[in-house]
Amino acid sequence: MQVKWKKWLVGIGFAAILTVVVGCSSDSNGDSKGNVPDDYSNAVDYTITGIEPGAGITVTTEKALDAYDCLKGWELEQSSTAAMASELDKAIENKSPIIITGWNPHWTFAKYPDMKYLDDPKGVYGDVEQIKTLARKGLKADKPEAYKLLDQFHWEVEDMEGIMYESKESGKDIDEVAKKWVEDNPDKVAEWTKGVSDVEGEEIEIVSTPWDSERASSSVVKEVMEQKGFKVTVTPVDVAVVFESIASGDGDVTLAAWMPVTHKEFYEKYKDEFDDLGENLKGAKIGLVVPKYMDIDSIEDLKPKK
Ligand code: PBE
Repeated sequence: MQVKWKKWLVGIGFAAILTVVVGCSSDSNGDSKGNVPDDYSNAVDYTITGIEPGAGITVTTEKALDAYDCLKGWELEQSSTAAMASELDKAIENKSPIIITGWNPHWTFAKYPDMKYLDDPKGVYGDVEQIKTLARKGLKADKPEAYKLLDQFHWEVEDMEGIMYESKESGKDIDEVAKKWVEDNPDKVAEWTKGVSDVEGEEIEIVSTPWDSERASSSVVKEVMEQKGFKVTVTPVDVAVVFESIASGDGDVTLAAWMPVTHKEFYEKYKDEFDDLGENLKGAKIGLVVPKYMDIDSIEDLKPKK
């Protein structure tokens, strides 16, 4: 058993060395559906289907375009998450190739379980991401009950993804699904509110991003805080504005900071100007994602534009 395991490790090591030496691959094995790895790059017109300009994953993908020789001449198409989702729907229906900027938690992976992340040997997209809670300086002193609750907020990928997917499937708004989630999860809620006294109409502004993942966390925390007597507003804005607003003290808190890679630039820029309350969710991920019917595994299987 142990010997087999070691052999396997040696194999992996060897494969890794090959990847490093070969870099962008140059083989061309097709499959019966006409999906030929060599043609994918041409078939997608050297274009990655992306989301909003200014998203962390957009900034990170621009770094990937610089970092990988295989991505020379490639473009990142930036529009919106909804537009990307509809391109993905179309591609999957036709079994045609598509490369998207993808992330977890996201309902895409529940709707389309046959998606995979491309390996990223240069580590541009990092490994595991966490979603962090950041508060403005002074919140702890001004509003200790709010701070305590926010500090104790922590949940799992499945919780967040469950709300996102249910909202997508049922057509109900995330707010409504989140309220129900709070009702159905008294044990988790009790952990977050442990030792937190009720308040009377204390105002809290949660600054957030417009993605479903962050709409889910903000809605859940809003509901829990309102049950404790807070008056909560959620303001969805661009990532850059989230950070600016917490740093300047305009907003009280965000539950939407993806680290250590996705929002690194913004985090670093303001890191002395907010309190980092640590992670509220572990196990997030970003990267380039393709349907499994595409016969490639790594960013380095893509070809530069000639
Ligand atoms: N996302 C979802 C965001 C954060 C949440 C990965 C699209 C981004 O800034 O890229």
